[in-house]
Amino acid sequence: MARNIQRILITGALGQIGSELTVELRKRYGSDNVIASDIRSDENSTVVNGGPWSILDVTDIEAVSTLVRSQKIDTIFHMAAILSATGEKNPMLCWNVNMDGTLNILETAREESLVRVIIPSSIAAFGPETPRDNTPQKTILRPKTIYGVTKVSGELLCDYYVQRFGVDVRGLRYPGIISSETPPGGGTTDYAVEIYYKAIEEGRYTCFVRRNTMLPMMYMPDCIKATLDLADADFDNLSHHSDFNVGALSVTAGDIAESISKFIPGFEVTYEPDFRQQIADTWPSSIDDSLARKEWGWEPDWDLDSMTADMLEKLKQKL
Ligand code: NAD
Ligand code: AKB
Repeated sequence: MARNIQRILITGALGQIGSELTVELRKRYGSDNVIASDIRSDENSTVVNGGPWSILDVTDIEAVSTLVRSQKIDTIFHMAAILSATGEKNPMLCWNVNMDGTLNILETAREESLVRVIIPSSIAAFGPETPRDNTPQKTILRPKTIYGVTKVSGELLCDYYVQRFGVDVRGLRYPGIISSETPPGGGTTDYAVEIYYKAIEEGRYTCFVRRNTMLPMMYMPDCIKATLDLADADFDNLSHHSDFNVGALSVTAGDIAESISKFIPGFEVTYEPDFRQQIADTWPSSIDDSLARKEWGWEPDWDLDSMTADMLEKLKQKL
């Protein structure tokens, strides 16, 4: 009989996704039952002030298992990571945080017989040899970034812990996530968030990928929904564990700029591609997520213009 989620640890909780996931999990499971953690602190953050909080370096397995035992944790949402652009600047750091961190979470889950672990993957798991349009669930995984290498290795490690030790591990290949609360942490898709901030702050933006660069993207409310729906799914109905494709929007940088122009007439974008263009060129333009739709009912709620309206409204209040 499946055990229920009761006491949750979130790693990387001050990051773009962790910060909003923490708020939603605290609403659902009660603030006292959701322990947020990160390697750094921010005393102004609701993540730190809104419930139990701990500094935790996921590369330190003793610290991970001590916190899990002392807080009687049964479920971990593992959001601590180094993303693609930062990873290319510091490949060793990316490997250490993403691989040691993931292994430490999985090993603690095995030793402490945890109920469930959620570990995200990314569209960065794909590479230039992968079909770019409607990228299949099962396909060639030959990424060219160190971040992508850690994501493929992480998927394999998660699946190993499922089949070898029976640990309940679940993961999704998030597309680029767009959100208004916490800025992204050093990825290639960061332009899709920055453009909204700059539209409001300056009415212009210099974009670091070409206008016609098309990548899969997703608005944060859909990202949170996907994460929690997969976490709630019946394990016995899942044919995959670590690597569900999830799609929402497939848009170019130019499409995002045009959508913003509908709300901010005269918004100007210039395009000056940098090293992140080469990374973007190796990733899919759209995703086949039919397996996620079939096995746990995945369906996105937000399209480009509804997301733009909501982003601009929220950022206007915030900025
Ligand atoms: P982020 O960079 O915004 O946040 C990561 C957090 O991890 C940061 O707060 C950082 O301080 C923390 N961290 C770094 N090293 C640490 C360590 N040693 N110990 C503990 N914490 C550490 O990342 P995010 O965008 O929130 O991503 C969360 C997960 O989702 C990651 O696995 C990422 O690969 C994946 N993902 C994100 C996106 C996206 O667009 N945001 C897309 C695909 C996949
Ligand atoms: C990045 O650009 O590195 C992330 C991702 C798609 O994994 N946003």
